[in-house]
Amino acid sequence: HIYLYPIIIQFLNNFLNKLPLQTLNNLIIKNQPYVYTYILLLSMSSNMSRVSSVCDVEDTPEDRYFLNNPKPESLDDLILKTSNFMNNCNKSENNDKIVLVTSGGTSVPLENNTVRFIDNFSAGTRGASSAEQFLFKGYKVIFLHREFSLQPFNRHFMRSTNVSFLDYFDSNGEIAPKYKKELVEMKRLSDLYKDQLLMLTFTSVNDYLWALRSIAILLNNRNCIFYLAAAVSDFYVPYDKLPEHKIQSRSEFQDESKKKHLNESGKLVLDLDPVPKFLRNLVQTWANNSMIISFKLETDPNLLIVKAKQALENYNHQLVIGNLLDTRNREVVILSEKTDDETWIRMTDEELK
Ligand code: 9Z3
Repeated sequence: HIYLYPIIIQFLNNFLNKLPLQTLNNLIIKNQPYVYTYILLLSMSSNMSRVSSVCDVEDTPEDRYFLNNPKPESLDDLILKTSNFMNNCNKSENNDKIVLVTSGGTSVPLENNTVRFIDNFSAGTRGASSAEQFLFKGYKVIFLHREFSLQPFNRHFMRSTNVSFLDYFDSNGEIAPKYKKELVEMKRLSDLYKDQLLMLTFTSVNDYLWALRSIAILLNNRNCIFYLAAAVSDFYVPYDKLPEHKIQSRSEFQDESKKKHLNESGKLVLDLDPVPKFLRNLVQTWANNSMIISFKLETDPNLLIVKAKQALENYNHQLVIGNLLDTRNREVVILSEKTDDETWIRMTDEELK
């Protein structure tokens, strides 16, 4: 019978490959006892990457998210880079301290071939500057950041509104004397910490969530710190509602295959789902051996402490750092699971220069 195995696997592969992801998911959720048999057979097949996310299926919004929103193409490369980085950490003699720093905002595509997307304000200052501080304290840093957002050490010369790239040079192409000292120092630090820093990128909220889960599972059991400074979208368009092509402004050209986006008066109507709260999964499952520090951003000062405390109670992790949009660069409040106090850290104008 052993000769039949490849044929069975081939048959299942062809069959499952042709199923839309949504149908595959429903099939799996409804037929859980049988699913394990499929998985066993498929573990030898190219469908493994599609199935790996469903091995411990529970019917929660978080589990359904990964079933319904496909894994980004770049994920395998990100996993490989993280594993190599971790292997190098393992080789070094002293017990490496490792931190995952997330940074920058996540985008929410409105089309699968994305022309339009919803975005947020985050520049990545908090994440990039915190990554520098972790490096100075001897941590190895996995810096999971929004592509083109600020990066450790480089951040001093990126996205400035006053100085453009060419201003750093004089007319002979030499570094302009005004910037030389800072440039040389940042180049020195960047070279010094090159091997302690792994740069990984995301763009959409889907990229971010798949990356976070994969890295968390790889890092668990290593007593790592998760320092979640990225500004993660609260709402998104699920894959099954995402039009394949650019949303047309005139209804006669609308994509018929998915839900219509224009109403009778020609207004664009967006139907966004809440992004499931993955902090719970991170704390309870993916990274249950790690220290988790989350950030809470508010614009209303009256809500900040209440919401930060609520996050700590809901998710049961170690630390919440609260900040307000307007003052985020000069003050933060720290709340921990251990004490009831709020600790404010405020910087003076002098320190901010
Ligand atoms: C933060 O609160 C960060 O401190 C900022 C940093 C995004 C404000 P910048 O990048 O800004 O320096 O310009 N990040 C977390 C925001 C967030 O999405 N938190 C979630 C929430 O509030 C929980 S994980 O619900």
